[in-house]
Amino acid sequence: MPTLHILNGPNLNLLGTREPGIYGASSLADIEQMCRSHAPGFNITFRQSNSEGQLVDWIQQASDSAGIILNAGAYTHTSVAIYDAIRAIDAPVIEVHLSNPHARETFRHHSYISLAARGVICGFGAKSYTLAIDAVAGLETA
Ligand code: CA2
Repeated sequence: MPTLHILNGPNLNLLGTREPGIYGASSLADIEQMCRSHAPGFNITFRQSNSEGQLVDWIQQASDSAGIILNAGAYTHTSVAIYDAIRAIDAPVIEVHLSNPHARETFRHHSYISLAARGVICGFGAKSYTLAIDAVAGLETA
């Protein structure tokens, strides 16, 4: 079975506890369950870290996988290191966000991830993740 890595960045472990108006009521565990149910044809790894270097390590290790779904959290707007890691691997990276950063503060309008990602899905809450799974599945069969 092809492996799909779903990587989550800083503070996403807090989902479901605060700011439900922006990020929805689902916890990260709920989103993981949703992703697993949505993608029976993939071997899924689902991880979260608050550390930029850990995310870089996981991206490098996923180089030969079917794809990476990446919600880099606030590192989206700051991390040249994650941008470089995405550029350095073969696997397609789909950038996802629960919220629509373009409808928020101006500092969220720029994404280093978008410069290197295969595609971007944002603004659909937890559904952004399942839409991204569909996108990777489409690449698999293309
Ligand atoms: O909308 C998204 O998915 C974001 O990647 C979420 C990041 C934000 O910095 C990006 O601009 C957009 C922040 C995640 C913080 O998550 C929290 C969850 C609960 C309570 C507080 C923060």
